[in-house]
Amino acid sequence: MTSELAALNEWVHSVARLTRPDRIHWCDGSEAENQALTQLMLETGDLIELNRHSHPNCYLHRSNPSDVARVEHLTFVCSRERETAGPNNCWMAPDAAHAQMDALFDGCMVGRTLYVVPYCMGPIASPIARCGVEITDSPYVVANMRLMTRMGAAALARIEREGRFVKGLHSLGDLDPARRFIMHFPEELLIQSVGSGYGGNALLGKKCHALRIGSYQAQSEGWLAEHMLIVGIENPQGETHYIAAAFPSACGKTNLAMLIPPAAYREAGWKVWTVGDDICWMQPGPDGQLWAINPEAGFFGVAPGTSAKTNANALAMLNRDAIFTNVAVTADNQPWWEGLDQRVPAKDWQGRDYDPANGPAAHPNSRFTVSARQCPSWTERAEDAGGVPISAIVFGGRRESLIPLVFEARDWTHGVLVGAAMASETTAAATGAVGVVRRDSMAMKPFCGYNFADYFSHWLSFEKAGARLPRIFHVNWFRKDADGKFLWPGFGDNLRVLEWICNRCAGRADAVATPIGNLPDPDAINIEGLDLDAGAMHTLLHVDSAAWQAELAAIGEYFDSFGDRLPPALRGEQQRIAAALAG
Ligand code: OXD
Ligand code: MN
Repeated sequence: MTSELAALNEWVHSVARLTRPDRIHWCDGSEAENQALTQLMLETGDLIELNRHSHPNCYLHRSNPSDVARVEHLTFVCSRERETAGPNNCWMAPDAAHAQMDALFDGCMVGRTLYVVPYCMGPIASPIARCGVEITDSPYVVANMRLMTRMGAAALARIEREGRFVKGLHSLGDLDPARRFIMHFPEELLIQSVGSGYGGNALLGKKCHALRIGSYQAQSEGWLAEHMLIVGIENPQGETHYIAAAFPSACGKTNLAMLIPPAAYREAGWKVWTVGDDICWMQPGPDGQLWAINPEAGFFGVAPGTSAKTNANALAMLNRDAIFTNVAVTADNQPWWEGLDQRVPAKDWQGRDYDPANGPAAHPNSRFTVSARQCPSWTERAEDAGGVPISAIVFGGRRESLIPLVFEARDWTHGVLVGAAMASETTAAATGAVGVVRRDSMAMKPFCGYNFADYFSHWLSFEKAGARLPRIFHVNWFRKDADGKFLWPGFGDNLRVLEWICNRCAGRADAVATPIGNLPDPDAINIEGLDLDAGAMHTLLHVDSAAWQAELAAIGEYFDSFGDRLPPALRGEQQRIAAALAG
């Protein structure tokens, strides 16, 4: 055995000494292994088979009703110094966190199997990709990791070659929310999670590794780990621009990544290519451009609202080989959720006979897990070891007022301010109140593994000689009129806005300079064929100076919370815009 594998072995055995499982199983990621695990979960009730004619090889998992979302107040960054974690994270001293977690892990796997899950985040041959090993006592987690990452023998071989991997220890524990903690030890490249089987808390490759630990590693290694989808927009001339876009959880990243062009665009030859729907790792290439990979291999998407109208590509990939979590089922055992269609479900997400008095049939954060390759718009470019070149970075939030449909940052520093100042109404993807506006810089508030002030400095540091950085934009699909009705149709029609963005990147579109950034000329967005209310475009592209002054003041207060660590360039930018609005 090589010394790299010996070190992994030693870690697995030390975990086993603490957690005392009945068995240890090293996952190879094979089909036979998956079938055996599925069989086991059908026997224990962890999985329920769905209609095998309409949805072959699809299963339903019903979680504990108290375990349905990420728990940000129980998620900690345990760096040696509190300041390294910053005001954007819950912090615990590493010694205290280790003591607390060791006590919770003590004997927690008695009677269970300990699964060792080697995985690679990103294409196996990619220099941008990184490996990890998750130890878990949940077969449901293993089945999800198999869809969401490159899991098994190939990842283990890369770990053996490289000798470096992120360690993740996960146990369902007793699922009591009082004993639920998601701990990150960035300096040890270690994650420990107990008491939850929910995706973002338990599939440790995703938020914990690819974002929290990943962002920490990216800072010291000169790359970016971001909460962004990656989509390719191909115009009728065959020119493709790849866009990386950050939106907070449950704000439509999956829909945007799989966008189906409006009919007139399709007929003209526009194509949309899906590389990723949630996470983007990017690094400067020798040509100075940012090159990006999707570290994931699957989608863990929000089910409610997914329909033939909003995301036909997602529906098409969900009729085989998928895991559904906390959705409802119809009388003939097909998965169902609010917004899917007009059918009435038979059982709700908790397995009760459906009764509207009990609330929605599917949990608002119910999910599907499926291999990315099943998506009709998936592109082989997602497997490119070198990644795809990014033309534009797009930030967006759910804001019913103020923020225009689209604007472009003047330059990189302004773009970093636009990302840092992002705010959005909260959603069901995390526990807590829904619909409250909160600052969510770069959509990374729940995911940045270190001090946001240092993270902003890291972003700023990409502007250097030889860099050919993407242009930065902000979009808002969620503007409402006085009656609470959405002003912009969204979904496939968002391509009309992406077209302007691509044209800006190619130097083909004009813009109007305003204090908040460059906006499209009123007729630069193609609205042909849209049934918009009179004046909608005016409202969508209007800059309300007085309201923006208040916004800039609020951004200034937010920046104050980072004290002296905030990069002065960002403060300067905020003051410059505030002065321009006042002047
Ligand atoms: C997710 C999330 O699951 O952001 O992607 O919560
Ligand atoms: Mn996400």
